[in-house]
Amino acid sequence: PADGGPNRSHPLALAPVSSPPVSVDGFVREFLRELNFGQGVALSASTVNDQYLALARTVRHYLMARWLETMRRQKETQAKGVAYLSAEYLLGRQLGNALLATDLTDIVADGLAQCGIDIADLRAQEVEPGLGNGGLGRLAACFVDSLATMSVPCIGYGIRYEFGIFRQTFVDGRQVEQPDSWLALGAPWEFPHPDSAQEVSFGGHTETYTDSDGAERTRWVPAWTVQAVPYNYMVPGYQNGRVNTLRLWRSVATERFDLRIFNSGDYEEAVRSQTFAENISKVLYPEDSTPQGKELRLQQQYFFVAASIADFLEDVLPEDFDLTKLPERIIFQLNDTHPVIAVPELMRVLVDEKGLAWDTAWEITKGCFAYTCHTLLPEALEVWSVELLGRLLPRHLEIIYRINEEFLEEVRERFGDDELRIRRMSIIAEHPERSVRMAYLATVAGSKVNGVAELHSQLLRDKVLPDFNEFYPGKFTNVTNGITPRRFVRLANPGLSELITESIGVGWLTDLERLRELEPFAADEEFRARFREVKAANKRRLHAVLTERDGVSVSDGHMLDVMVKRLHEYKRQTLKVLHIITQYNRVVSGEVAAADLTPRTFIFGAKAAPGYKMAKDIIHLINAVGSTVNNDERLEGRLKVIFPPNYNVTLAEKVIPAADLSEQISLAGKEASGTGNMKFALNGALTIGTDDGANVEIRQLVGDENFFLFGMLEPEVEALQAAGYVPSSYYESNPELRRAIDAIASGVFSGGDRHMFDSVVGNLLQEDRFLALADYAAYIEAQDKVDAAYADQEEWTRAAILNVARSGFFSSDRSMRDYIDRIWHTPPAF
Ligand code: Z16
Repeated sequence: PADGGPNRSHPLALAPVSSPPVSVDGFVREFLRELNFGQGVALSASTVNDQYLALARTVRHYLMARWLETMRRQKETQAKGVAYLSAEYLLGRQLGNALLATDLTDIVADGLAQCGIDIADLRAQEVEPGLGNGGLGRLAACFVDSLATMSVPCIGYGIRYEFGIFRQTFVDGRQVEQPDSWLALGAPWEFPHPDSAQEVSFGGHTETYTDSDGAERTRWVPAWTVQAVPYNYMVPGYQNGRVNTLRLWRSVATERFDLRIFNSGDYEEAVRSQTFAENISKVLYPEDSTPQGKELRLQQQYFFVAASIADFLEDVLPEDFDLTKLPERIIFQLNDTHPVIAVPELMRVLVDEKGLAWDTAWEITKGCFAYTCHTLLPEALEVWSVELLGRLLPRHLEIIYRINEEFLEEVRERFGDDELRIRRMSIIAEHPERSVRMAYLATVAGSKVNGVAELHSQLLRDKVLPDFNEFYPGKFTNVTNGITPRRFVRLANPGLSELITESIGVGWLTDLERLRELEPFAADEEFRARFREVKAANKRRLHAVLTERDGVSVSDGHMLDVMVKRLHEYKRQTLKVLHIITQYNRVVSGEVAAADLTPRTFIFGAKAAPGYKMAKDIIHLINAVGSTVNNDERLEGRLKVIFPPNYNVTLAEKVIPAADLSEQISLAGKEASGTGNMKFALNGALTIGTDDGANVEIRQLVGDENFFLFGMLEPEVEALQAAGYVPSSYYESNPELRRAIDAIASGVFSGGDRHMFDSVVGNLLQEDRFLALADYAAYIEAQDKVDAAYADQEEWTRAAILNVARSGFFSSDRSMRDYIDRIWHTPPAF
């Protein structure tokens, strides 16, 4: 064409090139082509990694036409969509999910077999992108899966950390962190677009000036700038021809910045500045729900939201878009407070760069954001000191101050000069240092604020943000979390999936409430036997994985009792340990014959934040109790503790389908939702759990008789704490509890060392912030009931089947429907 641009009307450019032929031969041809021409090796000379990379690239070719087509249609229709802003995406391995989405699993397995390759070996080669800590990051991954499957327009925006969540190892039972070099062997799923980089600036100062119309305006004169380079990932819907986009940003030095320093002759400084810029997306902060307030973390947050907003406004929207219509085109969903700096950023862009009036910009902004809160722990609510925020983002601080002034003015208009209320509601806290309360900023700016389970949303309204709930009636809502059944049932549990499909037909995977149709099968003896056989096969598979991975075995015929989640005091892994020790003591004291114990294997999986001393001490204790219990012959092999290091999505997919018992034992009122709890129920484990988070809803759905409830309710927790909780009184009045704690303190698990676990014992007896001792008796009683119930395998299986049949509600497809109906108003686009 005359203008030198691409010829968009070339007949072959009108539609994306069609997908490669879907046949075994066609696949083999494509695969060998990738191996030879892409990877540059002959089949005979190729390594497993070569083969894996070639396979991944072949499979992504099959998704490419659909991806391009999805983008083309979205550009054309400009249908309203979601921009999910999340600092974390805990994706898990991509290959299996891509094969499932394209329905190519069998063809690919056959084709590879013809090449003499076992597909399982290639699957095992993939290093999962661990770009998240735990629940919040995995939730984001489930949500984008569901939106693609439901054909809802969505871009996921986040950070392409060079190092994801650390790889956990144990040395003498203690956690040692290793860097997660997930990119080292190649990154076949990502598409870098350095040509679409955005600039993101920091520091400097602001100044006012008079524009050509004579208006007083402000501009930000930043001190330094980095480039944000987008890396796109495919988010395929489940066999529906749609592929959405996940856009993760990587920081690199700007050429301009480098050149300036370089030309000044300081080569070393230029190289240093490059390293400095690349630090921003270098590593995921490993704290799950306890932010550390580090400057680099704020840089990460601003980096990715500024790049995302610029990308959306400049590259996604058409050039002539009327910005006052923005709320009709996009909703930016804030996944916790991590991306909340997006609020003043959008204001800055609209006012300073686009020249809109403040009030107009504020109306637009309020219509474009919604905020999800994921916690109730006060220490998890992010605040940034005014000193830091003002130094890094001076213009944003000014904007936050003005938002706060106008907000507090509204509060005064409604409630008069109620200074206590004003101080409580101010976005700026004065003590212990002047700082910005990000949750308040999000609540003021957001069109909606949601909690992640019924109980959590209630407590959010009543306990965390009551003034805001009063001030903004109707702003607060609930969306109970969910999980994607594609990954956590279909991929993780093919045996159960086949049994379900044989029984109720296809269709349940995208309409999970249909699992209800399994209810009658709970009464069918033959079905129960098959269900048990699936569980047994999953245990054998887990045994094979753990033998290969860690050299440990899962004993035959044991109940598998699983607690997998981040290590946190509120989750109470120590309570689980006290139960194991109690059982141990019952046998070594002679009260219970080993032969009368229900054989149980306890599996833990848990990473501790590297700076969280108590959590690391608890990991050490679990490992110590494990090695004592596992080596004590008096137990006759009836109790076993396994703690495979580095629990991640890949291991979850093997552990959860094998579990009989799911441990969800957080202190009532502390776990916002939990999502592991849902994965276990959907895979036919029974739950022993407190009345906390989504456990409440699981129990209501599966029925009390199919759930082991124990422990204080949230109001009882409040009351006990108000009355003054004295943990040692429980120790003194409960002999079995005392014996368990004494065993730790007397060195039973530390080769006679009486001080090794002083911190854990001291904390339990003197502080016990999360009331483990107060719930101990109830927990042991419930565990004894679990043992009794497990003795009747027919009844147990019946209950397990009902757990599956009644947990369809916990599909993330349902969560997405709730977000769409209550918050986003973004219908499916095609
Ligand atoms: C996180 O994973 C969660 C909360 C939070 O404030 C920060 C992080 Cl990184 C978790 C909650 O603890 C959990 O209860 C919830 O299920 C999950 O977020 C998803 O909502």
